[in-house]
Amino acid sequence: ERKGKGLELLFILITLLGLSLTQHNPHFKHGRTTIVHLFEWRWSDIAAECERFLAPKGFGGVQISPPNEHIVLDQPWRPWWQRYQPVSYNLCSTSGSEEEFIDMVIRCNNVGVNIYVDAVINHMCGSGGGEGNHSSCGSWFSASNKNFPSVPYSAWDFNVNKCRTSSGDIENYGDIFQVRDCRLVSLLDLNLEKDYVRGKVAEYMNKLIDLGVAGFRVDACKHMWPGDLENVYGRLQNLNTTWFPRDSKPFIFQEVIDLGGEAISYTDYVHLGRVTEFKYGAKLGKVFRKWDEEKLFYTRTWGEGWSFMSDGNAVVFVDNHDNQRGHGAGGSSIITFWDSRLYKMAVGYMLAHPYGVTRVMSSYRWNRNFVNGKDQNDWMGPPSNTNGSTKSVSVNPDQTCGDGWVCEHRWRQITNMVIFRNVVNGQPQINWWDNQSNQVAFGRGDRGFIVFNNDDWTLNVTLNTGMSGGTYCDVISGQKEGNTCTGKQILVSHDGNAHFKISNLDEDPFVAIHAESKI
Ligand code: QV4
Ligand code: CA
Repeated sequence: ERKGKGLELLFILITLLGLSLTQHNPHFKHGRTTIVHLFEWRWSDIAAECERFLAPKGFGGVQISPPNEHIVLDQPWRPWWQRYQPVSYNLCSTSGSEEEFIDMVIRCNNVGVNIYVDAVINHMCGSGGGEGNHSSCGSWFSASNKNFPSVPYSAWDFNVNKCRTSSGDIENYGDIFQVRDCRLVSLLDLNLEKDYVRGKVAEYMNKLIDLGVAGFRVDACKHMWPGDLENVYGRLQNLNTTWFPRDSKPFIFQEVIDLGGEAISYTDYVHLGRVTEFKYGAKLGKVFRKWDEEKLFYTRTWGEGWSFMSDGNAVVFVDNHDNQRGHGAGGSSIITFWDSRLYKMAVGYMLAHPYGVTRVMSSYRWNRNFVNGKDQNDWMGPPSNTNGSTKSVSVNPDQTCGDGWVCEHRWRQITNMVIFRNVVNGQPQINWWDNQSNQVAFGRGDRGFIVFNNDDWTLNVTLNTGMSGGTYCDVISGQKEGNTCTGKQILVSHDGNAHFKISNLDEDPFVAIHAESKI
């Protein structure tokens, strides 16, 4: 009996230790909780944004676009997706030079904002990428001969004989061998079974760790064998101790699109690091759009109760750079900045709810052009100058962004919910209320409370907020400034009750208060 208990304790200890040895921890500083994806931003703009906005507003980290040297395609003119076609691991891209990259990492780290690198390690450029030096630092390469001397990789570093399809491309997602050993949309597939290739990939990632990055979003993990990834991750150094505690492992979150019904499941990857939970945005989109008879009150069991992966393994988001423009998966239910009213609510819901590590998207506008439901311009790259270089992000006097940059993360409602999540961090979800339709409310311990009205009529109800008595500023319609509210005020009585009235016609039909919005 006692020996049994002892063994059990030992087992629990090992699991705990195991968890801390694996790479699920984002190493956020100062109780911060959220990552923002500054899609296609230049390094110099990210450095400035860390100092002037992200640190003061409590963002935990930035996911950056792939920093590796990539193919440069002039036809169509510099699509965003050229950055997912590596030519070498030199750190120069349309986001900037190695010098600018280093400066960004230092400046963001110095204000406690982590940098997570999008690591493209499954493949190099497309097989049709030609030959020459049309690359972001001018390195010569030959796609036809699978020759990338700046790494160097040559033909035998790629999967050729392992792939059994006649095209050499993935043809059937039901066959796990194809998905891992054949080419994803013709992208030259690296042979990660080889010690040499594993070594080169690890060398690239270790260089980034040395420079001070906090971890990686690993691209296209479905297309790599978990065993190969385990080997590569096993070669990674601990984080740079200038900014991180000793023995910190890099944070790893793996892109695996698993909406169910495919041969490869996220479960193959969760022991290696976190995984992107794509069901989250797809379902939340349906809920807020009220498609398939979904209702907001069904989200009472949101999270694992909706058969999402376990909380400690998930990275969650409403949309990402692929599915906001019809790439990747998730389908038409995905809500983006183009549907701004719904978007603010969906992002607000995500940030208020305790499940997962949250990632906020920050986009640029492009000229959408739908033909038979497909956007012909889904390739369009970021705002650019006439010579093709990416434009800097300009900031307007009202703190919004100009020049085509959307900066969702700067929208008051979204920024304030990032702060809300920090304030309620670690608190349980309590005091759930719903009207059995699309009006719901819940609290986070005694630190915060949020109420949504996604019905077509007014919400008018008194609820137990679980918070201490006093006057609070709603951080959606405004915020606390000095000792006044710029938007709605919510009066919480001594018993914790408060009256909420939210018209379905309000600009933003939701209200959120937290411990630090009290006046
Ligand atoms: C095309 C044809 C091929 C043909 C080839 C001939 O599709 O059948 O053989 O031309 O040259 C681009 C083009 C694509 C082109 C390919 C190769 O869109 O048409 O092939 O280049 O030249 C992004 C884009 C892709 C883009 C890729 C590389 O989304 O369109 O391909 O970058 O530039 C699956 C995966 C998942 C993936 C998702 C999009 O399981 O891992 O698809 N998501 C990640 C990234 C994503 C990125 C990649 C993976 C690839 O989030 O942004 O793809 O790194 O679900
Ligand atoms: Ca592969």
